[in-house]
Amino acid sequence: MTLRWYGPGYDTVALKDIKQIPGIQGVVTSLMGKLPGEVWTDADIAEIKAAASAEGFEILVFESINISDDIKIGTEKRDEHIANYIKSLEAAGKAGIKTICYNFMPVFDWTRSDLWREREDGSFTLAYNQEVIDQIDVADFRTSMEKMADGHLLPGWEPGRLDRIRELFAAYEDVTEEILFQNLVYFLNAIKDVCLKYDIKMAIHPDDPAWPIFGLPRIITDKEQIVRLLTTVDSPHNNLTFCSGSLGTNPKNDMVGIIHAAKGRIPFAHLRNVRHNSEGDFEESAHLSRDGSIDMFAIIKAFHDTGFDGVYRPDHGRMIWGEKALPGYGLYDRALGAAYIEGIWEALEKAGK
Ligand code: DNO
Repeated sequence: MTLRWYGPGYDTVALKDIKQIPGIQGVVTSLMGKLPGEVWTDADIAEIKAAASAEGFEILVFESINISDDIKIGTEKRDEHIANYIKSLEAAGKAGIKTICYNFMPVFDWTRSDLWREREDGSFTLAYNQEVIDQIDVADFRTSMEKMADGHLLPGWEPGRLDRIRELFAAYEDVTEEILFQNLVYFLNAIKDVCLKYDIKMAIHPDDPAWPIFGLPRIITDKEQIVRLLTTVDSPHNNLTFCSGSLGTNPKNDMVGIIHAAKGRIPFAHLRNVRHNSEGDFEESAHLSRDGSIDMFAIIKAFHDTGFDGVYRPDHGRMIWGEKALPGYGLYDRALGAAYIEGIWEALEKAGK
């Protein structure tokens, strides 16, 4: 069990507070100041490792080493960016960090229409409404996300990338789902040697929400696409980050089926719940099964049944008890989520004996 921690200067939650959540064994982190395509050096990694270990934590996953749009589009800069990515992997591997979460979503990472939807109980949460998204001019989208982020740097929403939004949309014009998929395969094949050398597991994060938005292609949204990727690059370095909250945005997704289909290829899991309100509208609920639309017990049981021995984290939480933090990443509700997940796991372990 881990918690995501953004590192000094980026997180509102202190490691000493994370330490008081029962059962947390390590942290998941990133170098938030790096743009996709930039090299992570040995010194950068040593610095963040030292910051974590000063509070007694080991870094178990890098989430994320982001992939540049040049790699996703396949521009003439692609090979240079891949060479940089290989250097970052080399540095991570030498530092003993062997699970790397990344995504292959064009332009935007995870997307929400509201970062502060008020729920019936007075808590605030991240929400998505397709009609609202459909009315947004993409060029203004970054500004509205930044306003809602209230001074915090949101993961996946680095300014450097989004400064070029119109240019990026134009660059994706001819990128079909198939081209994007082939560019992902190209990337995975190109980094294979360094991953095998250091026993690095690349773990792709599903698209969130799990359908195309703003007319951009999205290719990691359901079981079929996940299985296609895992079998096309059938190598121990090509794996999945299972994210119940992302795959669960589509009520049709068979999440237990995905866990079984990807058995042995899931080194990392994000466990959280969402509530479907109506077609195209969902909000992030508390982790508890009955607060949302996802059967969290069934998911955790599927992990237990398939012998999962990777890293997991409670993922996003609501903003409760008046907390002011990076949207989705406050302390309190994630702590409740962690305790709930650990409770289910303990029950499964003991019932199985
Ligand atoms: C949002 C996160 C994503 C995730 C990336 C993985 O809170 O779930 O930003 O970290 O998509 O690359």
